[in-house]
Amino acid sequence: MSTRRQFLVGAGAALTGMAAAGRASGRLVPSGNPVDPLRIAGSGMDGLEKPLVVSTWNHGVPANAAAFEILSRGGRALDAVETGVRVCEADPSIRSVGYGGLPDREGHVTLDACIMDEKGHAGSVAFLQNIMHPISVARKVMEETPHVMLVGEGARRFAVESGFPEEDLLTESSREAWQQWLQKADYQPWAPQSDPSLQPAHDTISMLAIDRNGNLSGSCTTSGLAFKMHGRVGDSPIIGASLFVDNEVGGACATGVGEEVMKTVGSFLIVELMRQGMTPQAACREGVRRIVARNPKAGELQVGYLAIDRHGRTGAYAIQPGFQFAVQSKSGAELIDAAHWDF
Ligand code: SD4
Repeated sequence: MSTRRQFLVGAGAALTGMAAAGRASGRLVPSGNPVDPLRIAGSGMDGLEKPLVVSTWNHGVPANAAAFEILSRGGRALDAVETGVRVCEADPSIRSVGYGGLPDREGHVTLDACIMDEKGHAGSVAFLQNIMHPISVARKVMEETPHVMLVGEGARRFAVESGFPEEDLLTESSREAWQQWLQKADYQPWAPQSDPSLQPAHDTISMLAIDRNGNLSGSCTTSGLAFKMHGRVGDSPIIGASLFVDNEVGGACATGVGEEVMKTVGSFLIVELMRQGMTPQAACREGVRRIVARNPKAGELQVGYLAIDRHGRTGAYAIQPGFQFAVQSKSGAELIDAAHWDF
C-alpha cells in the first residue's frame, strides 16, 4: 500500500500545503485484501514519536500547529486537543465547525462536541446554539459537573453561566448557502459526498494527542451535517462513537456520516481492536469494514477514522477516497491521504 504524504515545514509552507491539498485529486492506491484487516501493515508515522498530534482533514494543519505549541513546551495533551480544535471553531471559512458552520434546514447553526482525557474522564455538548467554542463547554461539563453530556438549551445556559459569550454563528456566506439549498430543499443530509460543490460541508475536526509524559487525550467538534433536520445530533458528541481514548491502549476518532459511526460505535471499536493487538491502521480499516459490510449503500457515504496507539503509531482509513489527516511531531507537519475501501 502506498500513501501520499505532503511534508509541510513552517507556517508559510503549511498554508501552501493546505492549498495544494485542496487541489489534490485524493486518489489512492487500493488497499489490499478487504477480508483480512490484520494483513494491513501499519502506516503513518513510525511510532515512538512523542509528543505527537493528529487530526482530521486539511484544517487539521493549523489546528495541530496550535496544539503542538502546547505539547512541545511539555504541556498536557488535554490542553493541546482543546486549544487545537478551537482554531477551527473560530474560523468562519471552515463551514463545518463552530462559527461559520452551515446551519440546519431551518437556518440554525447547532453544534456538537466532546472531549476525553488520559484518565477516561469525558465531557460533551450536543445541539448547542450561539456559543462559538463548544469544545471548551464540553471540557467544563467534564471538569465542573458530575455529568458527561449536556444538550440544547441546558447546555447553552450552562455555557452562559460559565462565562461564554453568546453570539450569532451564522455568517453571511453560510446563510447564502442555506438559502440556495432552500430553493430545492431536497433533504439528502449526506449529499456533500455526491455534490462536490458542498464538499466543505463535510469536515468535522477530530484530534488526538499524546504528550511528553505519554498521556493521551482527544477532542471532536462540528456543526454536523449541513441542512440536517432541526434537532438532529450526530456521532460527534457521543463518547465511543466519534471519539474514544484509553491511556493504556490508544485513541480513535471519526469524521463523516455520524449515523454510521454511531451504529457501529466506531471509535470504541477501534480502541478495543488495538487492545487486542491490531495496529491503528488495521483497526481503522476494520471499523470501516463493519460499516461497509452491513450497509449496501455505504459506497455513497463517507466515514473516515483516525487512530493513534500509546506508542505514537498512527493509522487512518475511510470508505471513500478524499479523506486526509494532519500529523505534527518534532519531525514536522504532514498532510496525509488516508487509505480507503476498495469496492
Ligand atoms: C456528523 N460526523 O454530524 C458529523 C459530520 C462530519 O465530516 O463529521 N462531517 O455526523
